[in-house]
Amino acid sequence: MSNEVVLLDTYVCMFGMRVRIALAEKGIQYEYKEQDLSNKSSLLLQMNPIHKKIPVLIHNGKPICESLIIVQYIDEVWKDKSPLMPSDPYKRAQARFWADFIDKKIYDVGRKIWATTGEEHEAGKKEFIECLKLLEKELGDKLYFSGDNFGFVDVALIPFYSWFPTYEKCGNFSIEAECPKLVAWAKKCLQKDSVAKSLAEPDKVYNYLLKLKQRLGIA
Ligand code: GS8
Repeated sequence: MSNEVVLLDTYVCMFGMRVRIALAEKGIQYEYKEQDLSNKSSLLLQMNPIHKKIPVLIHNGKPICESLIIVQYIDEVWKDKSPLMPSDPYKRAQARFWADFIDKKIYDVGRKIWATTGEEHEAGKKEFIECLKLLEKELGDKLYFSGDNFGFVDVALIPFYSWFPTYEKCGNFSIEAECPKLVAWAKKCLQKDSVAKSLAEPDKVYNYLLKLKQRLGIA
């Protein structure tokens, strides 16, 4: 089977970073196509007509959308190297639960930190830390979320680390002071090449956010 892989992505997007990490873990060669979300390409609209969002993986001409679905697809298709999902069905369900928690909570609550002011902003900060503490508790004393090996939940969460300085600047707080074990886990993940080369530089994330806020008309 030929393996033509194309990724439609935006450098600073945490969802896209997940896919870049998974592709790097598996050692897959691919063509990277940076997308301008303020002026969406016809290719993006054609490949993700429902949500019109990145990331989209195009494998041999066929699109796969939604980052967690893409990561699972990559893990299933390229299953011989660096498995990301646990083989035990219960552990797999747990991994999916936490990845879903990250999706439902961390992005939306984090957004409150940079997109709102006053009471909502303060509540967002509090809830954000509460969510990270829950994740820290789930991590416990393990090396990675699923144990000794870097896996699905790590891939789902680690891109947010490149946004931590931005959340901290916008919220005037220290995540490391609140969740030292989680930050230690993140630093360990960064020692992996697949992660180090896939995460956006925090300064670029912050500059992107300033432009996004301007575009959205948020002060
Ligand atoms: C979220 C993708 C997303 O929000 C996933 O892939 O996991 N649940 C999806 N992508 C954003 C860029 S990153 O913030 C996007 O494409 N936005 C374009 C838009 O909303 O118009």
